[in-house]
Amino acid sequence: MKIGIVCYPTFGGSGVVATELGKALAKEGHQVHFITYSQPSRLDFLNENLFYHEVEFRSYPLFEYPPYELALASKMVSVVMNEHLDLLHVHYAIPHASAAYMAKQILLKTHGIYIPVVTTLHGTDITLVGKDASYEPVVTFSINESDGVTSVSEDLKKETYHSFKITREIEVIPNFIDLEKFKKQKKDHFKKAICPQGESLIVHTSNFRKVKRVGDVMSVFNNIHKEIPSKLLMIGDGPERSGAEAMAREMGINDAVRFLGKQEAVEEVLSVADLFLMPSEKESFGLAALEAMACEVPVISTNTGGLPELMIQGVTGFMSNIGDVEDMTRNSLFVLDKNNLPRFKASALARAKEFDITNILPLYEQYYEKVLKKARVNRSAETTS
Ligand code: GMT
Repeated sequence: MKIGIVCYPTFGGSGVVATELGKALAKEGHQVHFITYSQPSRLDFLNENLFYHEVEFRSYPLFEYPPYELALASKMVSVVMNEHLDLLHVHYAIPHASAAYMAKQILLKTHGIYIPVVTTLHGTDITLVGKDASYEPVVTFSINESDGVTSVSEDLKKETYHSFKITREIEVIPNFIDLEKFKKQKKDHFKKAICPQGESLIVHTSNFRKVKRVGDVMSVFNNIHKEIPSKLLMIGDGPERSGAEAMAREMGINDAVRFLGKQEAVEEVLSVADLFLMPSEKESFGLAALEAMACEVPVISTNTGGLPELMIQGVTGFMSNIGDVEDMTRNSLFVLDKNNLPRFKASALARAKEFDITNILPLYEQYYEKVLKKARVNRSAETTS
């Protein structure tokens, strides 16, 4: 198959999923064309089936906001035509699904080409941004006009039906992990440098937006630190970082907390971690938690969104209500107890293995086949009528 993948090329979860999916499809022999505004951060290896098409969008004195969506739609049109793509797969509905709709109409009306579009819903495109009145009509329309729609969890599917007037079937295909890349590595020197006295190491990774509740990470860690020798690594960057740094100073724990910023090799940091904290307000799946579990790190999270579909309560870690810092603290101390930690680590890995990319990739391939078949049937019905 020749597949065009559209995504945000940055550190966000949807871009990671899209890029890892594209890489895996290319390894299986499909031709994959990434269409994005910069090189996806995880597009890090050479493969004869992988291509990258940069969306150029020009600034102009009239444009306070350059119309990226138009440049993206135009690029999709040219890539579909030049590369004879079979299908476009867009990740994160805004603005990718509506740009794909526009490209689809141009291809059909101007060139007689029908390009099926699959839209994957990831999270805040539905739960936060998408349902805002300023976007809702376009999001609803472009989801309904997609030839196929997938969501990364049952919860997100439910939320989509609840918040939008959706007329088509949504297929749940959970996120996945490449266990070749995300596995516990021997990084003793790094652990020793961070935790010279054998302290417990707690890790949080995110894009430090409000929904991640990094303030709760600081509060839970502050409580843990009062009870046991421990260190916290904060990975990533975003609007809430300086507030979290200020909290660390005010709590008097800034010697125990390190803010590492954005990191390419998250798996190396996770390899030395004992516990992962994810106190998010919303989390449609929780890919960062799965990455931690694959590196044998138990997770303390909230019970929001799709997290209960990933986590097993009391087995891979624990889930608490949003904002229940005391419960998260109690659970963290229980997991970190040396009599408990080994079994939590083993269970986290066992659960992560169920989301191995080799189990999930065929679900996408089968779904593409289904969408292509349906599009072919619809087209032939249209031309004969
Ligand atoms: O919100 C983010 O952290 C980024 C966002 C994205 O779309 O880039 O992540 C969402 O998609 C991820 C991949 O499917 C999921 O693992 C995250 O749970 C989801 N984030 C939220 O729902 C807040």
